[in-house]
Amino acid sequence: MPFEAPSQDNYDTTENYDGGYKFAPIEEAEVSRAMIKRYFDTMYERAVSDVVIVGAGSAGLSCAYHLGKTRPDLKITIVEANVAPGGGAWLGGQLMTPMVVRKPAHLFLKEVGVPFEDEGAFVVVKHAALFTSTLLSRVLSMDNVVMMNATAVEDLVIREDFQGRQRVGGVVTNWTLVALNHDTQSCMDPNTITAPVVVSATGHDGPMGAFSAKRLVSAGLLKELGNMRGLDMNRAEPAIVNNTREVAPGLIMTGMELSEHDGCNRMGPTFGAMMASGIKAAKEAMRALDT
Ligand code: 48N
Repeated sequence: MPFEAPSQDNYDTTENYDGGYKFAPIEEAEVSRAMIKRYFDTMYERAVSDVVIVGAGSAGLSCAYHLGKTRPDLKITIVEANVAPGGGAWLGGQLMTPMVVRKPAHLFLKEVGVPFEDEGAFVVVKHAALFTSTLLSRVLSMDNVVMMNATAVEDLVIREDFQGRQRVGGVVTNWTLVALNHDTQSCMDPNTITAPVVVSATGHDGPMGAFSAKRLVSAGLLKELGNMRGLDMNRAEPAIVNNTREVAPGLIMTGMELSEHDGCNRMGPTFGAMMASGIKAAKEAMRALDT
């Protein structure tokens, strides 16, 4: 019998027929197929992307926002190792929840629609999760951006270009739980996503922090890591933003991963540089695609 949807539209109804609350009938397989089809259609379609962003922390998401908004024609694929994207931006510092953003980076908060308290030289978002959840929702609502979380980049696609240079041409992926268990099971081969530009925003700590910076060293594309320097807010934030760049042909680096690559200072619990660096990485990606 076809399901009679309740006439009223109010979401808070708990009585849509005389016996209480009734759901439309469903077969379990319909639920499975609804997920499987969409997920694997996306994997198939994004096997070749225009830009891959590795890491959905504050830098990676800021990059995805600016790139996705400025270039709705680009197929942008975010690969995030954690089940929960957001990286270190769910909290401020030492597990405290307010997030500090130094001006003028607060203008990005205005762009995205995150309310804050103005403290003069900086602003405070009442809960870091308010920033991250708002930015995430803006990014994931863009038609040209997809995110594959619980998926790890466990290597880079590195090819020789027509000038004989080593060029990054995509990422090698696996389910994160697989990537973290290569020493318990052998022969769990990966998958790939190829793209002319990769933006690496894998942060400086965490189970896979500074992934691409470390891989560039082991692949012989970087002599050695610069290693993150001590905390100095006034040096660290402009350095990270101004040093955001293409660190190897086809690979743009942004956010705190740069502190490990270049040897910049760390800034501690202030996030404006992550936003501005992500935006600059988006611009660098557009430049790289146009060259
Ligand atoms: O938040 P993070 O770690 O990195 P950023 O650069 O976006 O933001 C850094 C910021 O949170 C700070 O560290 C602040 C400013 N503190 C500074 C300081 O002095 O301590 O996000 C990186 C994301 C995470 O979500 C990781 O799970 C993910 O990248 N990730 C990966 N995803 C896929 N494949 C990988 N190999 C991988 N490695 C890390």
